[in-house]
Amino acid sequence: MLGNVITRIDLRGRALSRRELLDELPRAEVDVEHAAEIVAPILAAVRARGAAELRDLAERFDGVRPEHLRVPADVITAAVGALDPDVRSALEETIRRVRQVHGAQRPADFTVELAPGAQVRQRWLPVRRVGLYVPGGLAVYPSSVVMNVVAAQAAGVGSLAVASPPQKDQGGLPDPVVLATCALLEIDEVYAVGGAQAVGMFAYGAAGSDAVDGDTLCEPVDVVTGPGNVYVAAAKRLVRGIVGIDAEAGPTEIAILADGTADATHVAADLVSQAEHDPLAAAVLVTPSVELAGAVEAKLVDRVDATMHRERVSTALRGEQSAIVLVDDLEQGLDVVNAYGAEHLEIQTVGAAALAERVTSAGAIFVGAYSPVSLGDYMAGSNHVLPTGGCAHFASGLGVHSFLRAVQVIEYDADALSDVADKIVALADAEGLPAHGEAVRARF
Ligand code: HSO
Ligand code: ZN
Repeated sequence: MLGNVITRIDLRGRALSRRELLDELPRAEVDVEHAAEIVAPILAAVRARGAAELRDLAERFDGVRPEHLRVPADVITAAVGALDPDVRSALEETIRRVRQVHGAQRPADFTVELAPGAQVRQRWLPVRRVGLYVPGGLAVYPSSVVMNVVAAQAAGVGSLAVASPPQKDQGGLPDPVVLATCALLEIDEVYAVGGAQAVGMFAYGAAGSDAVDGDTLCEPVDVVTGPGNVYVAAAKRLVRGIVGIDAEAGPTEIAILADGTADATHVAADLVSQAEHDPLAAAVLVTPSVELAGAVEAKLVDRVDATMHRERVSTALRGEQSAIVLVDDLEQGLDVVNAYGAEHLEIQTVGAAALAERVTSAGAIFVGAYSPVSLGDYMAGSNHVLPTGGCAHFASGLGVHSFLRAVQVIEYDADALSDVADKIVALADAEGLPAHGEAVRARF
């Protein structure tokens, strides 16, 4: 069994180009295109039939026909009363910390004076209305409610709606802790709608179908965010352009760059923690220390046996997306993690903070022995909705910016325009668009 718990990839002594390196590194292929073929007719049906279709789909995919697709206000409020006091206090603390960090995220407006009377300003405007998706398949995610809602609120979004799958054992309501978290955040628009159909409802809006839903179940939103399975990712891909989306979320990933000073027990525990999310989750250890690699494998064997979601974790660790990668030294290790672009990157080495400064691609970086990903998942104050599947090469995690648009405001007076009039005409003529130049000339 030992050595079998996770694959080893040995890159020692190999000088690889970036492309060759990417070929060597483990990563699951997630076929969003195929999922999109399944999801497209679902979106079309939601668009055409609104609430009636959403009820049918809940029955088909969630095994329950919710009486209320929109959760009644008193049910949301009552959920807080039923909350375990320890969970409530933990939620309040995470809300406080996530608010503190996201409050500092807002980019500043600016004005540039290019010449006397020539001004360009940039203003950041929140989108008007957002739809936040909170998954509820293999696990339920009240912490993701906090991450989505606080970021949108900190951006100044006025209208927020949350959707989460109806739970069979809750009589078709979303998870009660999800509802309670909405109440703590003063969200009163919550839908018992899951998966791709929730994305469709947000993108197109949904007409009501009976006395319970009224004429309009849900107004369309401007931005849909939140993690979900491959069908949610496919739905987001299909509605992108009608609405804005955050990065498409794939299965969660943890990469750990560690040297011989790292504690094998901690490393193994952290790998297992993210493997627990999904059989497709990726756990990758990059290390120059053969001793650490061996010790982590041994600890993984123990941990996998002892953990609650044993099956899921061992499938994830054995999957082609997970591995221990042996490298010559931390320099090569850095090249590896930068090429990989993990959703979460932990650095457990001597001089971890200095190495972290040299990371060029990761959704979030966790520095040193006491900053595990679980801290970021719940309590650090950072956002846990992060780019997966290498999207960290071009995308950011969820944050205030996900709900803002930059609008440029241009204001020149007559002298300032006349100073550049000839240059505008020259460029307009060079582009064969003389009416552009004439629009300026007409003023003088
Ligand atoms: N690690 C997940 C977030 C999460 N973990 C929520 C626990 N609850 C993706 O970043
Ligand atoms: Zn997690």
